[in-house]
Amino acid sequence: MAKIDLVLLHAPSVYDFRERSIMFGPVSDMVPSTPVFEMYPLGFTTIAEYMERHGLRVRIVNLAVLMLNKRRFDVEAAIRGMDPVAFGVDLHWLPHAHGSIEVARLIKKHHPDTPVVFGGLSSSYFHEELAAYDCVDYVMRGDSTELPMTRLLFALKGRGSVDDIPNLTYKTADGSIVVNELAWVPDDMNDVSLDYSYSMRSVIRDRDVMSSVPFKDWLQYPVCASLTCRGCTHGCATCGGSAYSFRTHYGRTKVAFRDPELLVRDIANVQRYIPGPVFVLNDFLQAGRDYVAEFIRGVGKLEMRNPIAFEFFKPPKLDFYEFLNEHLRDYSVEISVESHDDAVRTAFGKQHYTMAEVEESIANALSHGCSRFDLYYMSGLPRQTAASVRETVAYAKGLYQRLGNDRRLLQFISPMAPFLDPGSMAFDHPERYGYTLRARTLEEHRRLLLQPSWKYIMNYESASMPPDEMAEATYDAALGLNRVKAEIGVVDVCTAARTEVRIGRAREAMRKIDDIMTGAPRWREERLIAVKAEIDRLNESTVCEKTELNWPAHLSPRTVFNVAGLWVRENLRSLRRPKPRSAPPIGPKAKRVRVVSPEAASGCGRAEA
Ligand code: B12
Ligand code: SF4
Repeated sequence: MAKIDLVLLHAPSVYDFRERSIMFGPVSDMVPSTPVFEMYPLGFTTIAEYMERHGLRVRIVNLAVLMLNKRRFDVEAAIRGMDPVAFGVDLHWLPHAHGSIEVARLIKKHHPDTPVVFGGLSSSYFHEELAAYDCVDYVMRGDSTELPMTRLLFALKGRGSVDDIPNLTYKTADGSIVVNELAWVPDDMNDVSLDYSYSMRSVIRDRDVMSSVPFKDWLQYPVCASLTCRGCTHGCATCGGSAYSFRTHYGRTKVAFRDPELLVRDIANVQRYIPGPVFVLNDFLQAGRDYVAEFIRGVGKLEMRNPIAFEFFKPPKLDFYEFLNEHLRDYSVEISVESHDDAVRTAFGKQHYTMAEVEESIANALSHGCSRFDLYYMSGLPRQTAASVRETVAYAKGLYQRLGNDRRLLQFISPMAPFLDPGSMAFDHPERYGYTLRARTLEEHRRLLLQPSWKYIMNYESASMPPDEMAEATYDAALGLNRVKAEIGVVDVCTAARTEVRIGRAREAMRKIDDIMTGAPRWREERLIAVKAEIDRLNESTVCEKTELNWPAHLSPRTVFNVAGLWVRENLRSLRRPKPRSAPPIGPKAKRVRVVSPEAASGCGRAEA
């Protein structure tokens, strides 16, 4: 079998989470992952598909899922057994600051001569500091790394040089760090493909399902994403993916959309092989009327059996829902309003719509074929007080009443945790938003992740709501919202009772940890380990049950038939000699921007081993 060119590894948030006693809290309650954030970036799939299209072999290994699924899964042995041309590790979300670096260290321990490449938004933000770590050779910056990564792999295989590869930061033999221009920021997303048929083919080829599943319970709930664009037109203060962040840190001045017909093709591929819901991310309404019309008409023609859900960044109007209703049998909507209080929402940067408009939008959706409307609130926002967080409950109850207690509306609240996004306006200028940062550098964040509870892990403190108050107010609001949902019948009584017990236990555990933290440092570790089993149980989910987030999924005979067909075709193909197209892609030649000494690049000194 041909040698693998690139192994893409996804680490857990904290590498040794199986040994440590950390109360991660409700940090991941609103996403399908557990608190170790085992989901890998969608970009793993687009990078792998693009490289394979250019004749390279790529393998995705989700170490975090493997570690969650098997308590004794030996990461070191697994890494030792790999032998690619290069390893890629994602540090896209900053909560992976600990795990990703520890995994890179293991790679270097067992493969000192194999290059280690980092990528993702957080890697791009901290690229110089990251490249100063002994275990990191290259950092590929930006939101579109498929082409430069392919050129890098060809260069590592002796075809080309790294000197002019765009978006690359790398270490030279003398330890200096070279920063190349961020010259590859394509205007559209048409040359890449979030193709689930590629994922299915690679599973069949590698005879390995578990290594590449996107998150722990994916096989039970195979939700698939469809990505409309890279970038965003909005300016939310704490978001590291805002228009400001993309422009200031990732070189993107204009949102890159995927053509609607390609997006429809991506969705058709999901529907062919995977029975789960399709979640269309990144608000396609940003692309304008013509795009919307073409996309929805195209999806309509697919006669979707899988449920489809849309994320919107502002509440759509009546004519849009009428259009959806005309073309789709069924759809769901999700909007993060962050706060019910328009003054807080304005401080956050969501002044482009009001809650009155949201209410009107929900009513219109529910009367025009929407089968479910999810509304998300958050605590920890600029200028938000604990009282305002608690008021969410009364507001949510009132909203149900105004909508005739319609059970298709689901409301959730969670904290902005663990981190304020690096590269957001609030991270770059905390004082303007009433925040103080507890950590600035990558290394400081890596260390914060080892604190015993989410309240201590957070990288910010808000003047209007200190962390202790924020934790209490968040639990109160979650408890209240859970009761409101139970009263109305949005969640059943047993589920609501379980959530109530869990929130109570989580608060108790937080108090226990606070108590332990007042003790002498040498006793802390021991006492924390004594409560580990209890903390691990509470970490699964706090403020709601994961299943509350789920849209329905069902397996149809047609999906089984399509997968069986693909299995046969892929196996026949592997018997034939591979005939790869192996020309490196052409892109801009980048200039060297600067050379930095490792001392100047590292945040607060190099990480201790
Ligand atoms: C869609 C999305 C999600 C989806 C994720 C889907 C997925 N699997 O990728 C969901 C809803 C699940 C999600 C979850 C979370 N998200 Co989110 N998400 C977004 C959003 C809206 C769009 C992301 C996007 O467009 N990606 C496209 C591009 C940029 O990324 P990509 O294609 O995956 O990867 C490319 C590059 O990043 C790079 N790359 C990535 N990894 C690697 C690795 C290597 C080796 C290389 C070379 C390159 C590389 O190359 C790829 C291909 O070109 C952004 C906001 C925004 N406007 O960007 C927030 C954002 C990325 N999310 C964010 C956060 C904080 C989270 C959560 C931690 C929130 C939480 N507490 O639960 C979780 C983490 C979940 C987990 N890992 O388990 C922050 C990240 C800030 C930061 N720097 O840490 C952002 C910026 C804004 C926000 N607050 O929501 N998210
Ligand atoms: S929170 Fe959403 S809408 Fe706001 S800037 Fe970030 S990605 Fe855009």
